[in-house]
Amino acid sequence: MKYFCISHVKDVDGLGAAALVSVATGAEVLLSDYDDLLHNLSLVPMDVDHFVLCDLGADNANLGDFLGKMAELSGRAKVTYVDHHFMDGPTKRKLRRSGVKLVHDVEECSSILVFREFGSHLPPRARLLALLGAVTDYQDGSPLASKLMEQEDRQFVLLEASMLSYALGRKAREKGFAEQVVRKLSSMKLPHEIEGVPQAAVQQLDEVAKLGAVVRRKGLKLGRLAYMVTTQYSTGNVAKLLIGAFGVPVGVAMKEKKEGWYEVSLRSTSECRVHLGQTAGMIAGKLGGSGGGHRKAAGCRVPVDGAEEFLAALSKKV
Ligand SMILES: [Mn+2]
Repeated sequence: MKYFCISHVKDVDGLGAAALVSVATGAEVLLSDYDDLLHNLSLVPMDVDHFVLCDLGADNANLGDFLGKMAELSGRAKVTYVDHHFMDGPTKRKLRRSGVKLVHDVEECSSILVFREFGSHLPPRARLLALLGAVTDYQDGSPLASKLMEQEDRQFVLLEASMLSYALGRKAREKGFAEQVVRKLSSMKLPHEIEGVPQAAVQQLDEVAKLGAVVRRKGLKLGRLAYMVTTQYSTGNVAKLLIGAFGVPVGVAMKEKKEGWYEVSLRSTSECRVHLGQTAGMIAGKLGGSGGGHRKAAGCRVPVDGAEEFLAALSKKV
């Protein structure tokens, strides 16, 4: 059996899910972000028997094209799609009807879902690997993850997970770094045992500590949200710092990645009145952008021209 896996390049959950699929099946791994997902789906080799897609939400602007590609793939291989981002009923039905095995649960992170799906083929240490993504996606309190956590030393898991997440914030843009992390995790190395990870994590800690002051200076409050335009890689960190600095339920960090488009990261507290991924995705969609995500953590693309309208509409909802 030849396996091939595409998983999210940007965070610990995506890399952990990829490593677990690779350990369980021997899959070749290709890491992808949202904006190159359609292209990467066309790179799945013709002779693959089983294709596994992880941690990349379907709720993007090219939903029709995405569903078409998935249907095409499931016409020539077994397809398993593991994800935990919000997905509407019609999309789930279309995927299942085209033969895709959908492993979807918004309660658990992708790594934990992979662990559950491929668990019988995984060594005992894989449990710890699965928990890394649960911690950094804020889903270690979920039913299965919390059960698995009880079998580990919690502080050990938190430290390993945070170390890897911070190292990625520093080094993920370096070509090949994320791929190297997946390879090492697949060989059951822990984050602190991977070359360069502890040092990069400390450098990033230092940067985030300094970033707090920048956020207080440059951030702006708009009703129940605070926002800021940044050039930071880990826009999620900026969004979270905005919440603390301005005492609001929602933080919005915007980065101009492609000309004319903001890549937006959103974070919220339990005081937020809406599902952030659903709401931000809907508003972005109306402005010609796209997006989605989780209840308290989301991401979207918004045209720079529409940013003001986006923020105004969002501040009314949250
Ligand atoms: Mn995830």
